[in-house]
Amino acid sequence: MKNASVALNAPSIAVNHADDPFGPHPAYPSSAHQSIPLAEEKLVPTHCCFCGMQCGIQLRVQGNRVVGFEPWEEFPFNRGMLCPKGVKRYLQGGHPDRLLSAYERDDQAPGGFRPLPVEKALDRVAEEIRRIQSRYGNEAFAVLSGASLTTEKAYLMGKFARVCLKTPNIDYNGRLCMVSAAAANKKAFGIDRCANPFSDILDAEVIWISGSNIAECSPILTNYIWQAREHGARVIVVDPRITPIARTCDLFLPVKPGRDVALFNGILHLMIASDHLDHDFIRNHTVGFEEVARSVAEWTPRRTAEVTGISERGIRQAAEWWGQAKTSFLLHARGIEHHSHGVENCLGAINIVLASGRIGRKGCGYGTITGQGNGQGGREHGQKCDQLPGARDISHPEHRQHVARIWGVPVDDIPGPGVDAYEIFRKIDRGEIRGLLSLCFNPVVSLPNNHFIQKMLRRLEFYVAIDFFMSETARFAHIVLPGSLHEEDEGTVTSAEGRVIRIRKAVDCPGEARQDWRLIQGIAHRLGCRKGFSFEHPREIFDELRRASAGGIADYSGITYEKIDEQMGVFWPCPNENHRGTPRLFEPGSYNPVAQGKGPFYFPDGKARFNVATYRPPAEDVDEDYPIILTSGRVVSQFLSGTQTRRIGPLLDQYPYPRIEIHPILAKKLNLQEGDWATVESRRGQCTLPVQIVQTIRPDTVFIPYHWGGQLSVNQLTIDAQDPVSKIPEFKVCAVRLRKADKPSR
Ligand SMILES: Nc1nc2c(c(=O)[nH]1)N[C@H]1C(S)=C(S)[C@@H](COP(=O)(O)OP(=O)(O)OC[C@H]3O[C@@H](n4cnc5c(=O)[nH]c(N)nc54)[C@H](O)[C@@H]3O)O[C@H]1N2
Ligand SMILES: Nc1nc2c(c(=O)[nH]1)N[C@H]1C(S)=C(S)[C@@H](COP(=O)(O)OP(=O)(O)OC[C@H]3O[C@@H](n4cnc5c(=O)[nH]c(N)nc54)[C@H](O)[C@@H]3O)O[C@H]1N2
Ligand code: SF4
Ligand SMILES: [Mo]
Repeated sequence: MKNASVALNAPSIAVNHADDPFGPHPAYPSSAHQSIPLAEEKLVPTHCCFCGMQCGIQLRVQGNRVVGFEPWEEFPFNRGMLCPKGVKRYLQGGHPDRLLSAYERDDQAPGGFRPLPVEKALDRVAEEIRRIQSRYGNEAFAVLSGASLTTEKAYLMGKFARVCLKTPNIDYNGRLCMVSAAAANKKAFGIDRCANPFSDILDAEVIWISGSNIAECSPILTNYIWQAREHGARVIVVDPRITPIARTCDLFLPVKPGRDVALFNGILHLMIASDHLDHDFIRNHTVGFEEVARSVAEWTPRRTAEVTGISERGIRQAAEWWGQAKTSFLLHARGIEHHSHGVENCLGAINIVLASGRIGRKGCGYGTITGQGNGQGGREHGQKCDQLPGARDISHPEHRQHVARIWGVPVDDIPGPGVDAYEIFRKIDRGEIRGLLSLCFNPVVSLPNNHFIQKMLRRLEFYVAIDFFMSETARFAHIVLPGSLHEEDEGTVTSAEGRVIRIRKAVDCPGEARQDWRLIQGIAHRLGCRKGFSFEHPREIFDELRRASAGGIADYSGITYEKIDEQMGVFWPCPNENHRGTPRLFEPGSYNPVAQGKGPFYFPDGKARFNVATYRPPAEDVDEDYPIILTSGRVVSQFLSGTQTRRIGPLLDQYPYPRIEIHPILAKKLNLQEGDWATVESRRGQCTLPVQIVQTIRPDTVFIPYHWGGQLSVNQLTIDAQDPVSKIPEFKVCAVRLRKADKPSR
């Protein structure tokens, strides 16, 4: 990373305003990024701002600029390794699109906005909240928050919505992400966290990976899997695409999208038939096995093969390896979770883990691979519509009492449960929600059937967005507030393993930009809420959060910033300052406030639950009119809705625009060749993109990455069907048709 600072100058940053209706940033002085101040350099150990792996990284800082990075080799998870996004992340700070002041919608101004001092913008936000709430009621103002935020901010957002706005309607973008796994984990184990540290992968004989493109989406985890393989582990991958990790696996099962429940049930059927069961474990530590065993009787290898599209031989081989293993680790991600039966899929996965008895021991693990940077911490402390801090239940009288005490409010003042992120938009449609504040969420790109989302944003009487770039969604706002980048604030996040770690401030916010929590407190103060919203530092928020979480399932009360530094992270639960944290859940004797010594799982009897996992086809299956399955996801160099990574030149160069992955057999049928353009059409919209012919996808399925907005957005096509329990949208299956098209003139 020599010369990294050179990259700060404009040429290596993608600054393409040619077709950008927002145009160049009016407040950005053109000479500001042309020279780097000569100042002594410092290194700030922190973590990557992108995915849930939360790799350790040291930022190189000159003056008030992040100019590059150095590996942080001591951090145990990644030992200095980084993926392409981690390597290039530092480039976003100096980007000329960075919001340096607040903006107000003004149709006459270039780009549709004019700059506004932040204090004035905050005044206007508070006025509009007051106006809307006094006219239509408190519930008419909603909040959307995000899991890329630090846990401190996520906690503050939940408190701000309930205590200051007194609205039940707050939800977050993790609703699009890990909620199916979270719901299944709570049903089966009583706790929602990866059960093991990833180091347990190294001791696993069999590694089962369902619906997770590990090498592109949690790249550093690949190294754990490869190391395990070097020790002789067998790797089984289940995916409709031969992803990079699948290319090095021992058994690949090309599942037809939307059919994973059937596969897990078929595997359990064979485990029972071959008596590959841990009877002692099932008897002593679980309930519900008999009913589940009955429910999988119908899932013979033949039926499983018919439904999943996987060969009977493959299914038998997988069942044999899984059944006979002494140690194992099962991992899954959005590939099985983004479904209208996402919870069922996860329960199916958990059933084969419980039947094997391989959990809660070294080398015996299970977990969902959390996606967002703080996908874990962001789903524990109250920004979910039905949740209070410490993973408490907002409907539970004792949980409410505890949190009301910490917040210093009468318990009846805390609203009840609100609705999920998508339902918030349906409520806008029905006129029940009139105003919206969003922080760290870009729903115009990331929610399904996004024409509807745009229509709803236009319908709002008032919308304020907080971001550091003018995202596709922020363009719909009446007021845009300039928030903070990751490197501009202190705080904690919780990695996919459940390890609470520290994000360190490297630079001050530029221009008028402010730390997100200060903006939120600025609004609270204007609404007359000073008490409880006068924190001076994230550490103070964390200390309150610790107390609020005490005694809850996600107990952070024993975690301090100092302990995180000393131990290179602390795994929750951590119930007191003498406790070192809990890297591996469900071990005999480990802290468990619910079972109190009766057993390892988080239920009063200490036992895990088997749950019948019922197969249902996707909400919209293929038919004559729409005969092809569309699935969507990610590529290694882009991140989520792309607001950040589409502004980092080298990452954009690596994958500049979305392409349609299509198998040669299907391409031939449709008379398509590499480089042709095709229109993909669903019942909700259409999208014309270049074709990429690959041998690595099922011939009945096409794949499009989702990191782009406007006409390049695959979410113009996706369906808003949701899982009835978790409310996750069915991003991974809808029905489409394809036809050859001319390259559009955009
Ligand atoms: N480069 C990069 N990394 C990221 C992100 C990013 O945007 N870019 N985002 C982060 C976030 S928030 C998340 S949630 C994670 C997501 O990480 P992943 O879940 O690994 O990524 P996806 O691409 O959404 O989907 C994973 C795989 O599911 C497969 N799939 C599709 N349908 C099915 C199905 O029905 N069954 C099965 N078994 N598989 C199916 C797809 O082919 C794909 O390979 O990545 C995190 N890391
Ligand atoms: N078709 C399809 N759609 C999908 C998916 C899919 O696989 N297929 N995956 C879904 C998944 S798993 C996810 S997680 C969602 C993600 O969807 P979103 O959450 O909407 O995507 P992000 O890009 O994280 O949007 C966050 C916004 O907040 C800003 N931001 C990031 N960090 C901060 C911060 O610290 N402070 C402030 N103020 N702003 C910040 C970013 O610039 C960005 O504009 O997308 C979902 N959408
Ligand atoms: S694996 Fe994730 S956390 Fe690590 S460098 Fe890549 S994007 Fe960042
Ligand atoms: Mo995600």
